[in-house]
Amino acid sequence: MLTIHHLGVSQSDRIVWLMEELGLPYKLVWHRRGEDRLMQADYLALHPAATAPVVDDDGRMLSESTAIVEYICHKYAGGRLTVGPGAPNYFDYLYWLQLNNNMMGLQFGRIGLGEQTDGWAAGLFQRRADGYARFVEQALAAHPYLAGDEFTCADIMSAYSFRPRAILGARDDMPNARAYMARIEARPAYIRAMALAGPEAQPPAGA
Ligand SMILES: N[C@@H](CCC(=O)N[C@@H](CS)C(=O)NCC(=O)O)C(=O)O
Repeated sequence: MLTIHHLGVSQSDRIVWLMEELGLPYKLVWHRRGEDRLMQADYLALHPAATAPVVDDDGRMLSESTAIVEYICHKYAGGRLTVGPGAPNYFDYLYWLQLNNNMMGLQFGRIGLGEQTDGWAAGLFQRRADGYARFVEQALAAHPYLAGDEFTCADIMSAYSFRPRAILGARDDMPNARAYMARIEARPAYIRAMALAGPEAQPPAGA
């Protein structure tokens, strides 16, 4: 059985969400952040890349969300929630599967800029965030999910960028993304996953 190493308030809640969507069994191991809000020695010992999530598949430690979600779907769920090269929306799927990492890079860049709103870096940040926001709105005007009419791993990966504390989630010019998030938040698997491992979830006693 897969073990999900969940770092509190982190992107690893997405893997819990995926497993709930697929109805696959898994073991959830909670790791608290330290007082400095960073991962601690127990998590750092899991994988040299030192990023959350980490999933243990029979002793093989897997890192990097996008790789993990595709791996689980293909290895354990017959490709459910993925889109293959023969489908007309294959490229859309790949695009939205990758977006979150770009958004997280932007988010860290924005944090690094602090209050600064002028200059090259601030201009680049703003232009990119505006561009992604525009494209998200366009895609979600055309269909209910990012890669088309069906919910896929592209949604599991990218919805993270539309949560309130993320860059796109903090904007007030994205009505389609807001309506989309209401659809996402109503999904029973999402509700279950967030109760277990979402930003407001409490670690089990002893974790
Ligand atoms: N591209 C990686 C990014 C993972 C990532 O940045 N995770 C954050 C948590 S959201 C992390 O590891 N932070 C280290 C820390 O908080 O100490 C992925 O998608 O798995």
